[in-house]
Amino acid sequence: MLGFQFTAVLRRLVGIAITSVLMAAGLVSGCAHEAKGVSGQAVVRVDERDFKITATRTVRAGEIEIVSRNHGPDDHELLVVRQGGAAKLPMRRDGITVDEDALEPVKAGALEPFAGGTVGVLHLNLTPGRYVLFCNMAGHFLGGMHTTLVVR
Ligand SMILES: [Cu+2]
Repeated sequence: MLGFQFTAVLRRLVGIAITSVLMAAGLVSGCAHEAKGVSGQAVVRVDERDFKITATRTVRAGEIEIVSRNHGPDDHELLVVRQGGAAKLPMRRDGITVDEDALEPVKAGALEPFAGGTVGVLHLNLTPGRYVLFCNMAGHFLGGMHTTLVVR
């Protein structure tokens, strides 16, 4: 059981190492411009892949449409939590997932896991502050699937 979990983590780490090499080879992160959705809402564009999240960096407070594309190949989810005073998110005892229960009071919203090649849409009303966007599938947060969104 533990052996299987450990093997899964190792496989993740190998995947992360390969991803890091590809990133170093010249991929760049997303830009920071604001876009408007069909309804006139501010749109936060998110790109998720194994194992990285890039997203719009700043957006104006209010009704926000989060459009997240999963480039896969794995399923990914997306959680949006308001970052409090703590610089780090609390981890569960397993050491590889964020403690979502502890974050419930500051959780703004979430997209359930969605498949590679698909898009998830989330409508939120966000007040000014710093938010962390992350995927909490086993090992994905530690693998680098998190980014910060500033709402001003
Ligand atoms: Cu993920």
